[in-house]
Amino acid sequence: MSLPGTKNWGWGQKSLELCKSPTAQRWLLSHAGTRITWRGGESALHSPGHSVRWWWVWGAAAPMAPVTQHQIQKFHEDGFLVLERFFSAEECDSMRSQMQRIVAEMEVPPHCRTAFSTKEEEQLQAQGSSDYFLTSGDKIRFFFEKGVLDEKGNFLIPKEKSVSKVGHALHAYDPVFKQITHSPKVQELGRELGLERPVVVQSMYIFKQPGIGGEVTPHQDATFLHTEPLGRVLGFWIALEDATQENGCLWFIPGSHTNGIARRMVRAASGASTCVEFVGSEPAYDDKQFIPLPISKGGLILIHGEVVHKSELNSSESSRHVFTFHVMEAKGTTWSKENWLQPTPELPFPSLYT
Ligand SMILES: O=C(O)CCC(=O)C(=O)O
Repeated sequence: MSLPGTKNWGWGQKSLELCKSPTAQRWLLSHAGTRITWRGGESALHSPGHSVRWWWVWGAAAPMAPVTQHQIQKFHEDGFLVLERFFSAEECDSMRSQMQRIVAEMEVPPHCRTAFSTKEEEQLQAQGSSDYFLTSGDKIRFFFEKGVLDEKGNFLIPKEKSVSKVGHALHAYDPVFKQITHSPKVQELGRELGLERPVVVQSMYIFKQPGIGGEVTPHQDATFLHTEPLGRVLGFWIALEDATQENGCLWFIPGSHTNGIARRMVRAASGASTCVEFVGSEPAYDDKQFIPLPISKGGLILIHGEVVHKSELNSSESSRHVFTFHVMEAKGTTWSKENWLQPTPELPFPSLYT
């Protein structure tokens, strides 16, 4: 069915032909994420055989504001924000299928197979000494769970069950993850949050494998992604399946983003035994300070660069896949040259806005 001015019919297009029945509107709001603004005339059509009267309207569909002012205020108070159903089940499934293809084709030389860890000492040993990690900022590379490789780097379990994370440039080099990172609703959210020149600095796919998905110890993202001034880094964390307390959802200390950072991970001077080192130390947080944030598939958690957060070992039988990326407000901000992650001539940090 086509009405005047509706040639461009389709989701995400400028012009939409919309059914005004309450059922259709509910469907549109939940599936297309659009708020309908009525413009132009209305045309009543009666389709024989249908018990309802369909009203068709042509005009523009304005994107629904992805976040309210109240939610933005909550984000500033807590240092995190949960936006349920930000992505559709189809979008999550397309990311999962794409990752399945990437892992099926994965080739990692045995000497580059390093276990990913967030424990400081292991981090220094495994990541700090590994060029494979240090040069992964502009590549799609694979990191493994602890205990899944023998001493020669052979897999002890099927390789697709052994991957801990894939990083750090899916947003730049993979079409599916690139499209999600720069999707209109993410850009709109950036604008609502007041970001003027956001650039994407890194992205990761985290598997949190059933039974072995390791804990992520309490940390602030600015420890690893330092800027001058602070407060310019924001994480987007997208649940590709339900994240629960059993399979390792995120935990936060509300309001912990306002006191600066406890430690920094910096590139070590040349000649040092590891390639990175820590300056300062993470305090011993009281577990009682953390609150869990379970979230359903498709939900998005915004993470302030200085908020303290963690996730626990996944001892359940379900995986907990997420896609996450970090942006920096580049306006008036200096990216620390001491950060492990650096923009390269091949991949300068791309603008979030396209
Ligand atoms: O997904 C996780 O378990 C941890 C992720 C995280 O801490 C981060 O992206 O900063």
